[in-house]
Amino acid sequence: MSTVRETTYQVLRELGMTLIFGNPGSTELPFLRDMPSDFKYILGLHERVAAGMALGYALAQGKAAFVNLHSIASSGNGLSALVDAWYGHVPLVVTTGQQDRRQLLAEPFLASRAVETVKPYVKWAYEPLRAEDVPRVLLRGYHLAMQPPMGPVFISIPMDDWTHECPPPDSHEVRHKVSPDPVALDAMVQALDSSRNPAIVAGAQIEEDGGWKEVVALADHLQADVYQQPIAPRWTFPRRHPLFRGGLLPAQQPLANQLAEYDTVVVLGAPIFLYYAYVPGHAISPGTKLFHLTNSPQDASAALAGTSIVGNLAAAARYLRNHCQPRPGRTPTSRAESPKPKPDYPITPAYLFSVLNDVMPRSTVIAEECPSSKGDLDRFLQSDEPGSFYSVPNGILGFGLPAAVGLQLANPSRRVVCPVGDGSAQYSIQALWSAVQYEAPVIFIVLRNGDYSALKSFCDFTQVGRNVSGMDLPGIDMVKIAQGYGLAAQEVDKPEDLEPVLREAFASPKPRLITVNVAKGGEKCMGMDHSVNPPRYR
Ligand SMILES: Cc1ncc(C[n+]2csc(CCOP(=O)(O)OP(=O)(O)O)c2C)c(N)n1
Repeated sequence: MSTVRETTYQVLRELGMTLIFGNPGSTELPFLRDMPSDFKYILGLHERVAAGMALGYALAQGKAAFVNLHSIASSGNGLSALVDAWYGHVPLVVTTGQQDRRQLLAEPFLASRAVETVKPYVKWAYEPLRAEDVPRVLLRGYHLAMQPPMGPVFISIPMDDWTHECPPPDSHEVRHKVSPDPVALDAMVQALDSSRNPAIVAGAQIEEDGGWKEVVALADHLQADVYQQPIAPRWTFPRRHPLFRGGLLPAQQPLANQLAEYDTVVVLGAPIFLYYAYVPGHAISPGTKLFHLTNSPQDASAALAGTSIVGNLAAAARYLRNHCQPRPGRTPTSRAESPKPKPDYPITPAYLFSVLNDVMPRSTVIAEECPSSKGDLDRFLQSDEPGSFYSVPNGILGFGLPAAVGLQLANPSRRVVCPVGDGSAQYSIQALWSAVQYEAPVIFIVLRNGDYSALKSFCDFTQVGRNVSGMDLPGIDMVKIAQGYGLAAQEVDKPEDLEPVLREAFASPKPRLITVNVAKGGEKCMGMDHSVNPPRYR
């Protein structure tokens, strides 16, 4: 008879999870010993990084990645990556060690209440009742993680379980796709057929459900303007497509105003809507019909208006295209081109991104975390391929660096670039070490403005005022920090040095960090200024 440990490795192998992202401790050692040679361990020096790299890997693969944390000690450190996975619909199977069952009642050193701690942010948090259930629990966890809306599951495993005997679980498959209700879709078809000017809002779930091509075909068929969802965690529509109109603002009234000219709006795979600043108003103008297709019952239940239909986005887009009347071609009001930024000193984020856009290959994958420069990045980076852009799902900094490493490990034929704020980089800085050790040739571009510009702009936007402590970041030498982790790094100060340094980085097959001294930014707050009538917190 096999042991729980042997059977578990076999289950992981069959599920295709042979990379173990983790940070080990005593309670995991009985599992990790003598790891089979077809498995590889990817060490993160901090658990935010271990789980965050798994997050990037799973995002790129569209398949669950496996994480092994250490009791509550490291589940706490890794929690923000689990929250990212929860909001970003990223399938992760996360395990953590528990003390020996035989002494748990006496509350020994490293006893873990991790299951209770992570519960609100995982689809399932569980500690098996019997040692021999462990492989079956992993199998069940995997299927739950993969069921749309995908997300993390969390399993706590007592350290004495691994040596028990256990038969292999019977094989079992789950087909995860849920088709949307055709009767509900037919009502949408009717509305779209009688619409004069429909618009589509493209959300992250389009990529989760593999629906990129279907949504482009649907937009072409309907000749509908397309907007990206507010604060997009993924770009899910080609940026240079003539129907693309840019992003939506993350506040009620300004967003409703942006869509007011349309008589029918179809939101594909995003919440209705994701807001940041509280600017009350209609969720959608009273004269506009709102339809919502989502793979998330949670998003459907939370929507503020319209008709929500739950199901697979690719199937829904295909159905609509097959059943709606084609609309005649027209000259769309395409997105206004921003004028080319000048090589000012200090370098502006706009200039940085316009040069990066000129230099980077079209297949580049972006892992973005540069809060006050998001708008400039959005204006100047162009990308027309699926799987090209990923950003912070719920505002927790620390996403970018490890996600970039995971994305790069899963995408050896594409280059990953990580534009990151000098503040944001510090929340998961140890990812630089993993990039070097696992030869992930990410190009990290640090926007060094020496402060928390996004927070300062929020102070101005909401009239909190500037008399707030803890907003400046003097004395951080990113070159030395990177070099300390073994990463080649250089600083760029003058605009004329930017292009050659970027070209050199893309020509090299190795990871690199470029820290660019940029002008302090943040005149706008997530694209909004005072004209939107922001809330006052003073
Ligand atoms: C883990 C975490 N801590 C704090 C914050 C609050 N926060 C939001 S934006 C921001 C500033 C980030 O600074 P930086 O990366 O330098 O970007 P900049 O604002 O200068 O563009 C901070 C601290 C957060 N969102 N997440």
